[in-house]
Amino acid sequence: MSRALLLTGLVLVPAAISLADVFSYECDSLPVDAGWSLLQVYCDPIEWVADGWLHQHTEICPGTEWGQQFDYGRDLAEFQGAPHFFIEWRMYSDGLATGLDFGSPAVLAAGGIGPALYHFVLARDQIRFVRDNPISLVIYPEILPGVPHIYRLEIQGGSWYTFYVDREVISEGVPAGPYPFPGHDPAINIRAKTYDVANTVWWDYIRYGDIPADGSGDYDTSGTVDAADFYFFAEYFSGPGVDAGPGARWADFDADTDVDCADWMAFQAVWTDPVDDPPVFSPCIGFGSPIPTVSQWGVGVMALLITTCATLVFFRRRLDGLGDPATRHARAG
Ligand SMILES: [Ca+2]
Ligand SMILES: [Ca+2]
Ligand SMILES: [Ca+2]
Repeated sequence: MSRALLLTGLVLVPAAISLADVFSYECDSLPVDAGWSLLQVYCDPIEWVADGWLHQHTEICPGTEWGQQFDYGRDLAEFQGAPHFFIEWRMYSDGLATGLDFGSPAVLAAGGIGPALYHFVLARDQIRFVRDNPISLVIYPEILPGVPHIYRLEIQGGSWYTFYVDREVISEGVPAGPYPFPGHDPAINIRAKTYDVANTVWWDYIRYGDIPADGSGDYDTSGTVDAADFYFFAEYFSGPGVDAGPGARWADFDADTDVDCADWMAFQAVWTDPVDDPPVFSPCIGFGSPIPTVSQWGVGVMALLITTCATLVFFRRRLDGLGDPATRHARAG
């Protein structure tokens, strides 16, 4: 079972019992196989999955002036009223910025019928961010072309929002209203579309849900720390002194911005799975282990024996030398 389907299944558990409050589409299956609804497809665009990435290719529909298009959506019913909500996605495109005002080449939108709206159009080297309904903000930040970027939106009810690109704050402030708000039919839509020039959009993941508590180790706010959380811990691991970004605060136990082997020790300490132990995490093998392994004991004992033997031989020779008159004479002379 793919991770998207696994976490989706947990999200859909009735609210009366513990929930995993994150939806995670890791792009290792087609959108319709991961719970997205196909809202619109125009003129046979193509999409495929390879190595954990969703590829969507669109071009001008032959014989027309219109571009091919995919549109998918998911409603946010299970997240309505969430006080701390995030959306994080990683992707890039080779589509031109000339289509930004026309919803091309790629869109991710969090909207509904309420006043809160977060609408992103993402091109090769520039994005368009529109906020609120009616619109209160339109900005066009530039991005580095040719490499994937991590986009992250954090919404604190109706009091504050922050939009990051690769850990950098691009926009923040007070929104027009809370989101996802009950009764406003909140939903997330994604799109790939050609406006004027054929292009390809690559998606690595799309994740959204409750913002996990800082230093909890519980990425999906399920109340347990287990293999589902480890998947994300391994991904957000940054190494000592490297800021792991706003999406990784739940894994940064010592609150120094990195996710390193000290955090890995803390993550293991809060592990709750009664059946399966934490997996071996290769970047931190041997880190901070208070009990030497068998091989380390063997090396230590051998080193101690060699040192002891060498010391005894030295003293023996020294005593032998002091007992020899010729030696004493030579030393005195
Ligand atoms: Ca992926
Ligand atoms: Ca968890
Ligand atoms: Ca840390």
